[in-house]
Amino acid sequence: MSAVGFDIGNENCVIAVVKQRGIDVLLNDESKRETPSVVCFGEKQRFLGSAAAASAMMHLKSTVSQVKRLIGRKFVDDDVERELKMLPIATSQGPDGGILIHLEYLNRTHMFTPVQIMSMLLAHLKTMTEKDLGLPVSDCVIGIPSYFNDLQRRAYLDAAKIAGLKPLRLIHDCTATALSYGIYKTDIQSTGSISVAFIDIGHCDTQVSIAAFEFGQMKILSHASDRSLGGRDFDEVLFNHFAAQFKEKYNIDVYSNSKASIRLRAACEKLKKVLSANLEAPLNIECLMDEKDVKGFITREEFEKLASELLERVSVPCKRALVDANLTAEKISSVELVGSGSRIPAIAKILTCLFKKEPSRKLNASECVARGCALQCAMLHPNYRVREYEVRDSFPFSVGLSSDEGPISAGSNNVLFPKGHPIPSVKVLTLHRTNLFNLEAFYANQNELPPGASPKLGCFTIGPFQGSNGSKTKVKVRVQLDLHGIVRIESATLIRDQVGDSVATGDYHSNSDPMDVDIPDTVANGDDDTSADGARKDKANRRLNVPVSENIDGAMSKAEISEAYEKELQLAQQDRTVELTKEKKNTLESYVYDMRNKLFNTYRSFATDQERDDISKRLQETEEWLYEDGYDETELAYTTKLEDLKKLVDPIENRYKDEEGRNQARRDLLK
Ligand code: ATP
Ligand code: K
Ligand code: MG
Repeated sequence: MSAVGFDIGNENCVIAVVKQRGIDVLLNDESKRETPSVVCFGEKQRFLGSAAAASAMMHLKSTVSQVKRLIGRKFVDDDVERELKMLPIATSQGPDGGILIHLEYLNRTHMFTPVQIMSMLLAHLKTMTEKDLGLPVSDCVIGIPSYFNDLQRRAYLDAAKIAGLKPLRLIHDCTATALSYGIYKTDIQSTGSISVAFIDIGHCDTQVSIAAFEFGQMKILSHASDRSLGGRDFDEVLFNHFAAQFKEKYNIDVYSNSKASIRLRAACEKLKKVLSANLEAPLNIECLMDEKDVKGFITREEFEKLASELLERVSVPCKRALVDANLTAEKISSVELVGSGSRIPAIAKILTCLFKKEPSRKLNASECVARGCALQCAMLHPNYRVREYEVRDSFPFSVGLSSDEGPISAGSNNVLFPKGHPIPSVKVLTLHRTNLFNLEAFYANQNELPPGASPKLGCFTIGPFQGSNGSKTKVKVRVQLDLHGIVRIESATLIRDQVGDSVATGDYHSNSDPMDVDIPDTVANGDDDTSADGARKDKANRRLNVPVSENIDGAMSKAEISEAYEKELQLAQQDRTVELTKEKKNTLESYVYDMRNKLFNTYRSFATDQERDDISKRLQETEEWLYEDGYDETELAYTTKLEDLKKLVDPIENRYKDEEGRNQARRDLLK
């Protein structure tokens, strides 16, 4: 058992693990703390993480990055179209309206959904973690953007399941950051409360959350975000600038060449980073296209001017978060700036103006999300004891519910869970129905969604059940906003009143369905009755569970998930076979070189001339085979060759070892 936190970024992933002495961030194969969020399909195997990033340039048309932007999205969505344009890969609409990514792999076109690609990345992170810990890993906490909708959250859970992971919670990125800030903050007195703004600027988005910290607890007051403002938008500004410049200067159209575009974009990202530490920077790319080398130059000031519109946008979600938290900038005691996209100096300048204090960088900007996730995992894990600390998160959408008979009123404006509602929460509704009915959850405020987004959230069928004599029966429905921020129907129960069905025969308008109980802040489990044991049993006799089925447009069915799980196992097995084959080939190759060397040195006096000649010839043959027919062979072919050689060499090696043994014994006697 271990408590693991994953931060899956659009550019980089970070893994944090709770160990005895605190939280560790794991190193990848290249000893880096961040692993590129890239999946690449080579000719015979997949490359994942840093290996994928390394082979990306050689496999432009089969390398997928930023899949987080596509997961849980519809093919026809406006901004998805924009995302897909940036991907130099064929895509199409799936039968469920989702996205299919076409990849050439093993001599045919494979189609994968973003959920599958995400699961490949997650499986890779899982393997890395297991290697480090020497233990199987499944329990984890994964960070998600607070603006993720229901389907995106469900898609993440599906991807995790396919990867063999069990997320105890999907946690909002900034909540994880706030947790890793708050739990170590021991200078908060039992009386006071401080408010802190967390601003996370990543590769593709900007998230802002304001949290209140008190002794032993933290509470999220508001979440706000700009879904499409991140480091890559600053790269794009530089890209467009230089593309235009090069058109004039070198007469090349970078836009028309996908390889040149990718190379220029990568160079611009580097340039942007250089400008964070320097006042000016050069750009040089050899043979960008049409065999032309290009040169450019830009100052930080020029860059800031080009990016001025983007820079201004940074303050928009900050102001929104303040308004929603009901606070003014003066009331914020500290501004914590995280996410590597925030390393552009001008961003800190803008925030200083807005909050009237300099943002601090106390937290590790690239690791705080993963660390917070690992902490949360330990807190939710029965095997860990973590300091008593309460995390109260809030939900950034208003959710409403309607039934076939019309909206179900709750509170003033038909909203079941208003924006800012605590996560998790349960509401118990009492409805009166004769038989099977449908409930539909929806986003109640279009302003909280991106323009043009559908307010649909999920459909639930309650039933079938039979009211007595076909008359209306009381049905209690527990609607849950779960720990992941997913809306579910936890259960439905039929309540048969002792006094017959008199209640149910009354005139009930669905829009006056009464709200029964509202239990915020609890992980829903089981009964909401607080009556004495005997009474409860009595009641239970009159209660009947009613089946509930979910119908979530665009979500995977159980069968689809297990099919994808099998497919992932098969792909992973294929990768392992290829890796193993490479290893065996390497072993054979080094054996040939090693033995040729030993034959004429260490083993020289232990072999006859005849033996040496024979072996030499065989070594030579094997070497030639490795370059020709044996260049691309099976694992078995390499091991067989190795064994054949060993049969010849072993007798000589044994003579040498025997002699060595005798010499050692002699030396021991003389001691
Ligand atoms: P997201 O949060 O959008 O999913 P992510 O978590 O992978 O993405 P980060 O790793 O926080 O994103 O940030 C990546 C961005 O930070 C990239 O756009 C990168 O170019 C940018 N970046 C990294 N270092 C610097 C730097 N020194 N100056 C400016 N930008 C930088
Ligand atoms: K990250
Ligand atoms: Mg991030």
